[in-house]
Amino acid sequence: MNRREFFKTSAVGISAPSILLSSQGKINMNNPIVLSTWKHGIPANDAAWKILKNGGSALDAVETGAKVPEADPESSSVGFGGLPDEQGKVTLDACIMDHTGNCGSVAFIQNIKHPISVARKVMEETKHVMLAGEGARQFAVSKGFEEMDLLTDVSRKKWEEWKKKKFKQTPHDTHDTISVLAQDSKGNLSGACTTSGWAYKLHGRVGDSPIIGAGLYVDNEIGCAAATGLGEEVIKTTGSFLVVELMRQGYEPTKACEEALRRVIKRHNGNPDFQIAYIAIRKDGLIGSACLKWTFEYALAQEKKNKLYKTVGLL
Ligand code: SD4
Repeated sequence: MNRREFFKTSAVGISAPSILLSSQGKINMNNPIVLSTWKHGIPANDAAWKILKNGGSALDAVETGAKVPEADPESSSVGFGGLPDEQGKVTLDACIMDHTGNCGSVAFIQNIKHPISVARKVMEETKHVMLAGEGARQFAVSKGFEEMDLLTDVSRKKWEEWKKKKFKQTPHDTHDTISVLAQDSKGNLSGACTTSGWAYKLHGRVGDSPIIGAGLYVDNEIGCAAATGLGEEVIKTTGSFLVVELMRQGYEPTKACEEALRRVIKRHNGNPDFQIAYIAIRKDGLIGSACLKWTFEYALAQEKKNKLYKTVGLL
């Protein structure tokens, strides 16, 4: 598609999910959905879809989907090959949340290729929600995760170039966190979010992606939402939780994403100079998305199709 031929996405234009009545109310039975951020959402959705089409759970689907860009060295904002911090260290953030409200998270973890799977282990095998830094790495190793250098020749070279130019701080621009939301054939919702965060960030910086309620939120009665973009601003507005709460109040998914972004716009006197985008799935299977500026792409897999859609910024 020509870059100019994008269209403003809304619930309109997305094929309507079939809605069946169950004892719990309206739910989107038998029509699984996977919704992911950015172009790398396409291969992530493919992997997640294989799980869902065989009756697998949304939780397995989102973890499997998120692992695809984590393992891909071409994906410079997630996992292996992710751009490092100012010290040249790749530090990763991830979280996962299931339909029962359970969640797990790792922040500032190093040398582990699949932080999303470590986050799931935190959820399922500890009494905690979040592990950070060296403790998170040790926990991963104790669970059998292999350690590896996540800096590739390409990402090292980019970091060296950045250092030569002596930028104090890069503008937060092209970083593409993967967030994967899914609904399985039982109507259950789950989400996963994983990133290497803001390139050349201060050593120790943690963004929104491992923070439940900011980078990701799932409420199986209402819907789920996830974020990409400038984590600091997502945290300040508890973005994903806000999107879900707005859906609870009756906002359609796209309108809920837009309203959450309006809080950010207001905080920045109408003129934020960064990007944030949200994706959301409502319990009845309606999906939505919105972004602050420029354009944002999301991948939607539904009824055997897996396609990229563009949404245009509110500003
Ligand atoms: C962060 N939210 O660490 C992440 C980065 C991101 O698209 O999403 N980029 O702030």
